[in-house]
Parts: sequence; C-alpha cells; structure tokens
Amino acid sequence: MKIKKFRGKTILEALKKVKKEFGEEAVILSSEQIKTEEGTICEITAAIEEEEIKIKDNFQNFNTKAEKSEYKFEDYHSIKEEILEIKKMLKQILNSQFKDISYLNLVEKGIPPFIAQKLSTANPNLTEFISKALKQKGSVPNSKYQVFIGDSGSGKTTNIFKLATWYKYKHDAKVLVVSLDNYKVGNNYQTKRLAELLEVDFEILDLEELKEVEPILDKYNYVLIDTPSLEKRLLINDLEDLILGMPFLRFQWVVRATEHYEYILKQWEKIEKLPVEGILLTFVDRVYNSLPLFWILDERIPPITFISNGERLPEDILKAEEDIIKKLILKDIVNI
Ligand SMILES: Nc1nc2c(ncn2[C@@H]2O[C@H](COP(=O)(O)OP(=O)(O)OP(=O)(O)O)[C@@H](O)[C@H]2O)c(=O)[nH]1
Ligand SMILES: [Mg+2]
Repeated sequence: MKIKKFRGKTILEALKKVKKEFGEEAVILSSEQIKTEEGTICEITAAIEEEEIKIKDNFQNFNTKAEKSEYKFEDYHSIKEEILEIKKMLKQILNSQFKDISYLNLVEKGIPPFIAQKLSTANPNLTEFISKALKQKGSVPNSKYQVFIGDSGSGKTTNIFKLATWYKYKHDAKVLVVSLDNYKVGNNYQTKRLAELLEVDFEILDLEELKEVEPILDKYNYVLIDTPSLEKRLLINDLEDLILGMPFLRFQWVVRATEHYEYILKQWEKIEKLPVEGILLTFVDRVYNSLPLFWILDERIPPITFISNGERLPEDILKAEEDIIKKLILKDIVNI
C-alpha cells in the first residue's frame, strides 16, 4: 500500500491532486486544515494499493498506444474489459476488510453479536475468517434419504423439486420425491402436476406408509421427503419416532434467509436433537442487508447445503460452495 499527503488551498484542490495521482480508487485516510505562513491550507492523507497504481498506469499506457493506433480496435475493447474486471475484483478484495472492527460498530451494522464478538478479537481479514469458520463446519454428505423440515412457507416443496431436478440432471441420479404433506386439500394436485412436468417420480404417503415402502425405495439414488409445516402440522416428537424406525434418515432444515437470527437460533434449539445434516437457505433474493446473515458461520448451526435465490423452478438453486457463501454474506460489506 502506498500512502501520501496532498496539499491544496482548498479541499477540492487537494482532492483533485489525489485523484490525478492515485485515481478513483484512492482511499482517504484523513484530512485536516494546516496553518502556514501563507495562510490556512488543506492537507489530505490518501492511500492506494500498489496494484491499483500499476493498473492505472498500464491503462494510461494502453490508452496512449491505442491513440497512436498500435492496437486494433477489438484488442482495445477486450483488454479494456479485462482491466475493468480486474479492477472490480481488486475493489472487492479491498472492500472485504473492515475499517472499524470494534464490537459495537459490527453489531450496529447488523452482524449478530455472537459473531461480532469473535470478529472483533480475531483476525479482521474477513475472507479468511469466513473460510476458517466454514472449514470448521466441514462438508455435508449427499445422503440418500433427506427429510426437509421447516416453517410453513419456508420453501420446502418448491426447493425439493428444484433439488430433485438438480440431482437428476447434474448427477444423472434416480430421484423420488415423497410428500408426507397430505393435509392440504387441492395442493397435492398441484404438486403432482409439478412432478409430472419436471418428470420426477412422486408419491404421497403418511408416516406409517413411509416405513412400509422402505424396501421399494432401494432402486432410487435419492429419496427427498417433503413434510408439512413443523410444529403446526408435524410435531418434533413424530419425527423422533420416525427416526427410531428409520435411523438412516437425514434432515435438511429449510430456513428463510430473511428471518432474524435470534428466531433461527431459538428454532434450532428445538430441532438440534434430530440428525440435521444441513440447511437449505431460501429467499436469499429477498435479503435487504446481508450482514445479519453472518449467523450462518456460527459453529452451533449445521452447514448450508443449498441456496435458493428466487421463485423460478427449477433453476433458482445454487450449491452452497464456499465462494458462493462469501459472495452472499459480503454483498453489503461496502457499507461498513
Ligand atoms: N422469492 C422467493 N420465493 C421463494 C423462494 N423459495 C420458495 N419461494 C416461494 O415461496 C412460496 C412458498 O413455497 P413452498 O415451497 O410452498 O413452501 P413450503 O415450505 O412448502 O410451505 P408449506 O408447505 O405451506 O409449509 C412459493 O410461492 C414459492 O414460490 C425463494 O428462494 N425466493
Ligand atoms: Mg409445502
């Protein structure tokens, strides 16, 4: 990083000098009025990453050469685009450092207190902090039997079908969707129609029937089990009974990304006894501020497996790779 002081009669004049030498990407560290013999002047201390300067110089060299027609028009455009892309990436990297990592500042910005506590004492390099937290959680096996549980309207049914299509086309797998949701009159007709349209095998069963059909589920690579809303139509005790009979079942918890983290942690306490393998995070497209989403790094919570970022079926689903999670939760970091 290069740091330099710039002086001018007015703040504007000093700023112009900063812009001329360091370009648009300069970071202003401080500005102050200084009394001299010639009167009061303004002094700005600015900083810039060395790479930014190189890029800026290269860009100017390039422009000069381009003006002299040493490059073809097409070259000029593709190289310019590449440089802009690199600049954007650098900006993102620079922005992923907190300027003020005090606990109160982090909480004020929306970071959950239990994460803010760790961040304010740990290495403030955010990308490293996130990678470490995600690695500690480990990776999730793609279990054959996955039961999707969650609040009413959290996106269980929709996203099970997105996932069924995902496994079918990405893994060339044989997938069965089982619905234990036989409470909704009329709804199952729509779900059946959806299964037909997406060419996914589909069965509606109750808890007892599920135990009985177990032997015929052998021919499938994945059995994705949809459930009615938790606590309203399906009790946690029912699920505990179910796993006594079918101990190989694994659970995916479907959670709306727009929920408050305190509510999520409360819900988690209720279901943590179940073999919950991962979280399917939905309604990510409706997240207004990404910073409260730092709760997903908490070590008590299972890892995120998939992310649903819209209503379109089957395409609005992403596997929760490290880079995707980073992009998601660092989206609003510029506000810090
Ligand atoms: N914007 C947005 N809408 C979503 C997302 N996931 C699901 N939805 C919509 O949310 C609504 C409820 O989704 P469902 O899949 O029926 O939710 P559910 O959890 O099965 O609901 P219940 O069966 O009533 O418990 C539907 O209109 C979906 O299209 C998402 O990631 N983003
Ligand atoms: Mg449903």
